[in-house]
Amino acid sequence: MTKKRYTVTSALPYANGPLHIGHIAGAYLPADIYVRYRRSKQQDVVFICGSDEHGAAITLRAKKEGMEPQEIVDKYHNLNKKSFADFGIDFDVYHRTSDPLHHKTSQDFFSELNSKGAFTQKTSEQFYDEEHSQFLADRYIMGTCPKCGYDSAYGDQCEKCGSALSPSELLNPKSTLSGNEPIKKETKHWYLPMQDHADWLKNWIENGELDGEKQHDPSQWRSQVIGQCKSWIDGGLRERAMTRDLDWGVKVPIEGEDGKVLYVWLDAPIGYISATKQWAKDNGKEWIDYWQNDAELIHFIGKDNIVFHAIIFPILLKVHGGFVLPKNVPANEFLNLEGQKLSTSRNWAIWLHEYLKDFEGQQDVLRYALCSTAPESKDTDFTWSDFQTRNNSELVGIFGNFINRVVVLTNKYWEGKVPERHELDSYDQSVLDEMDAFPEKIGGLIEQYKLREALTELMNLVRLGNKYLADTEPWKLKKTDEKRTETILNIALQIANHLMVLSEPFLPFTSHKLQEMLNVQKSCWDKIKSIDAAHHVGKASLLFSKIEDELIEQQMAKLGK
Ligand code: B3M
Ligand code: ZN
Repeated sequence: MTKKRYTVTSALPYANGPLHIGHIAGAYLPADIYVRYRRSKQQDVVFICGSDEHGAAITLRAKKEGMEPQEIVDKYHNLNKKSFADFGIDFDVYHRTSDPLHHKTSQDFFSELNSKGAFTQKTSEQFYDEEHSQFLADRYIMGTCPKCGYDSAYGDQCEKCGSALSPSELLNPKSTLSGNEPIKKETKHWYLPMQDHADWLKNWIENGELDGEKQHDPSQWRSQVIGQCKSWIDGGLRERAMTRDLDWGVKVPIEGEDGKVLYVWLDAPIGYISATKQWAKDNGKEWIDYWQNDAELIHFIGKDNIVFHAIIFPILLKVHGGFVLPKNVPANEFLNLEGQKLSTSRNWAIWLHEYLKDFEGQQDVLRYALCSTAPESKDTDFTWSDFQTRNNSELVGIFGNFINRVVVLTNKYWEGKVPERHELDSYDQSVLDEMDAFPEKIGGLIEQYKLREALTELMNLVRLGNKYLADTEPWKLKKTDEKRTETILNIALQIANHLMVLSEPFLPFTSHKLQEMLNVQKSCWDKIKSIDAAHHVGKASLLFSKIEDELIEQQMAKLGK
């Protein structure tokens, strides 16, 4: 049997602006935790991401900043790539959809689909701006929402009442390019008849079956993911255009079809494949191994991307043939900020690149706070005061405190040498047994995408260590029972070493510092090596530091400005 491989993707962020904590909590931090865990188990995993550089999101932004689309994507691709790296989101590859390799990959993919009869061609009337000689993408049309009367609804959605719209439903439609009323003009496009796929999709999503084989366990899928797909399918799937009239994007690879590009939601998920190809090329691997047979494909996304990853992309993969379908699509709900929806235009957001500047060296605090309030099953709220408390009471007060005590004691009483372990009493033994159960407990939760709970368990291991020290008070026994003190410290050091390994997916920077402090090798998740007696640990240094009120007040003052 070939070894299982894991292909983990995070949604490709549009290169039209910087990243904020909502993005991070939704699609990047959970995936990074998952991947680091798999790596720690020495499993074969590739972590894929990159910039989504096409679509109206990009051209609109370029227009707003008075720049060319290419300049916009270059600017934000580089900024976002750096922010991810600085934050410890450790992709194996951060590709981009403007890369020629991607253009070719998605064109070939489209051609293969086209030759297999995946599309229907149809001519229809679409909105056109005569002044700009351009067909208008849905986002380029604004008007009054027919449902709630809001006068600035977009052609695809009303942001006031949340209704999904099509441009022809808008009252008083206006082109955002010229402000004029658009005319209707005929144009030909390639459509994906999603309704033709409803039956197998339903069986695949609800029962995990495909072509008579069990593919996944639906009870492992989040209920909101299954729920959203079900409501799409039960509401009746329709055809959806897979091409656009635009001059920015991947050209439709058919002679004589100039001025047409692939729909961004056709090319972007194929970007996962292009990125895998690039990584494989750079690392002497075969990309196809990560997309077929024993590969488990897992898409980490926010809930607004569910339909694209659990319905449309699977249709494309299946019709194309030769690919696995996702094993799971662990979509997250939304993260709010101080009780309100994140909003880029109102600057109601915490920008990752700004956080990294304002809280230098404190990546793990944000990682910890975001994972603690991860919107796994419902929308959750990030507040600066919660962030401060989690740092001051939990990271400094519990985690940092435990490690500091252990390392300081080892240095103070044994000159940094790990003391020997003597006879164990039943309490020692129960603490060791409990400690030994954590890798499996935490790992099991990560495998079920319950990262919040997994983090809680990690902190329970810290609490176990703290309680053990508080109950046994080794510093008091030093004079009267040397051997007892040595045993206790030895056990506490084993807990610290377990924390070094088990904290790594969540708090990689801390884990690294801890590794240096304990002066140990990284061990594999399943086989954590004990630290031998007489091994020399390093000096104690602070893992976390207190965050003062003033800093929190400054951050609060920035919101909405
Ligand atoms: N760029 C949308 C988004 O950032 C889109 C994701 C593409 S994943 C293939 O929400
Ligand atoms: Zn509305």
